[in-house]
Amino acid sequence: MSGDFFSDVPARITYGGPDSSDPLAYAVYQPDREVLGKRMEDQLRIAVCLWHSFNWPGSDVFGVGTFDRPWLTAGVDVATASRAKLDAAFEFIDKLNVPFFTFHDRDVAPEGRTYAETSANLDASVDQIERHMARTGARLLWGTANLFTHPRYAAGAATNPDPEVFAYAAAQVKTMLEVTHRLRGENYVLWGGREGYETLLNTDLRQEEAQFARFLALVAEHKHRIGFKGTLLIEPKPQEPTKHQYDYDVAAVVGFLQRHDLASEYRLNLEANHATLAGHSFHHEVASAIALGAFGSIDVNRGDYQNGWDTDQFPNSVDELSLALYETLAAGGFTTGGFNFDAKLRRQSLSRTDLFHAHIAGIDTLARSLLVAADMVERRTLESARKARYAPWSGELGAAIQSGSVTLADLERRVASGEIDPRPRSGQQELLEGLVNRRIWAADRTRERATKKAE
Ligand code: XUL
Ligand code: CO
Repeated sequence: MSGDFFSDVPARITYGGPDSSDPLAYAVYQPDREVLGKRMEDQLRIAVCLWHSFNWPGSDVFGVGTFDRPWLTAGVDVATASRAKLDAAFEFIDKLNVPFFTFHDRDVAPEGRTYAETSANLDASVDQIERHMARTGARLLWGTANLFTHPRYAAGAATNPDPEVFAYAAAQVKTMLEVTHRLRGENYVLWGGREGYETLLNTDLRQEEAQFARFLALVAEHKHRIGFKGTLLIEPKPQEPTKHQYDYDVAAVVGFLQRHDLASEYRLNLEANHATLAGHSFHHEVASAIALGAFGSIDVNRGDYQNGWDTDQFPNSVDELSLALYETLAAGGFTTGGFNFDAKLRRQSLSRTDLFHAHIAGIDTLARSLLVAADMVERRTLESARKARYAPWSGELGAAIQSGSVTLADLERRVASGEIDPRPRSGQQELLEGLVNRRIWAADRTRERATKKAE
């Protein structure tokens, strides 16, 4: 288990251009290309996740692993397995030429028989990660603790009826927050996959809400205690694995944070397939987080419209991602966040090179969507129409209502006198859909021409 794992792949994936027939080259992604005043790499801030790509064997609920991941084979000792896994992961990140990675504690170090053994496993892996980061220049977008795999967490971590489980989860998050700080991570993520219920028959909702709030307050307190300057992120998901999860969607999480005076401590990590599981479009979740001042980072993937579960497929729709990227860019883009590929191969994609094909196609989809979104921001495709739609609110009546200087009685008087007599106006949905499509079809062509002219 040594030497290059991806030996069929060149040392670096480079830009081949839209006409390239090489699947191991980018058709659109050019890290140094300037988009809205920033390098494309700095706009997209792409990360590879270590769980789906390196710590999952390709199993599903009906079948065992299908992938060629020698370090996951039964019988390999912990030290050899984690060394081989990290060597392969950093070879992948380096060859793919993306700046970031993300991981859970358990992705890089299994639980030992005791807490001390678990901590020693993690320490050894973190030392190796640090060396790989120094060697390759890869950076940590975020770290997180796995509070859902071990049987102790079956009834939740922070929301468990047993305070000893709460304490165990607290110990794990403390450690992983410190690891993230040590590796100069830019964010720390909390995904509450088992913070919810399987049945209301045995669940005290009020009690669990209070526990959850206490946990998140403790995490924020520890962040400040150790001087971690990154952003704390909560990742909403409505269900799966639990029947109902408290971090249901953007609106539910922001309401929770506000109820518990935690809104200034946390932002959100939005995942495309979690949005669709909640019955929303991804566009909706991104726009909502921005409107509520809680936007942080993105786990990019997609679901399957025929399946009702989290298929975590690699993104391939420019139409859908362009709109999410438009909202992000119009709001100023990422600060500490980025696009993390929380996406997994299909179980039949068993060649080592499939991992490259999947990421390259996904990254090109993002890059193309970025160009469309930047074009729409520059042309004010949606901005002018939105501005015009709300313009009356800047008039005398709108200002009076918003400032709180009129009462219902005042408004009724003005309506009764005939002074106010609203006339419905067109929402122009089809016009706007057509304008967006025109930008999707044209944006890259016009930008390619502009780049060529400038050369
Ligand atoms: C699960 C999920 C997680 C989080 C990190 O659906 O998205 O991988 O991103 O725990
Ligand atoms: Co995720």
